[in-house]
Amino acid sequence: MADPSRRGWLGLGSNLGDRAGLIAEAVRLLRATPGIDVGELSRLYCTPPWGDADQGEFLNAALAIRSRLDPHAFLDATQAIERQLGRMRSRRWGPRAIDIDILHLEGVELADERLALPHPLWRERAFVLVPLAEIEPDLVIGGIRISDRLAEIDVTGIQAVESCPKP
Ligand code: PH2
Ligand code: MG
Ligand code: MG
Repeated sequence: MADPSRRGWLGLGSNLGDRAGLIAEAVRLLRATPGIDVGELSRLYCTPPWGDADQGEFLNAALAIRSRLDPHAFLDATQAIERQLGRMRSRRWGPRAIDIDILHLEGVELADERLALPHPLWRERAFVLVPLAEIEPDLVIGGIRISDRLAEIDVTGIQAVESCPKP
């Protein structure tokens, strides 16, 4: 039988608390979710806050997955993990303990009040593109290759975690 799962890519981010620990815990909980198989995880990157500059630096990573869940069930699973890790409702683009964003699910294009795929802002965000290009440089989303797009945008201040400024 054909494999009923599809590949997907997630963006993970945190700028509150034990940021690296929270991202690791999110990956562990995704791996424990029935219907989701976890693949390659990028390194962690420190990234200047985007969209709302008045908050602390983020750690971001990208994660490849395979999923047998439909897109909304997948979203439910990521949101349950965000709640489990103490994510509070906060202002748009504001500080968060953990953020799990679905960037792309292969073959899926949709937009409704809960979910838009591919993620509408993936090409604008260096904090998404740098980690994603590390694990999947040749991935094409909406006709655009990740590594080509990365070459066009400003990546100032984004560094692999070993070289980040110490707080
Ligand atoms: N997430 C946001 C808003 N701004 N900036 C960075 N550097 N990294 C993020 O993950 C991020 C952000 C909203 O989800
Ligand atoms: Mg986000
Ligand atoms: Mg989010």
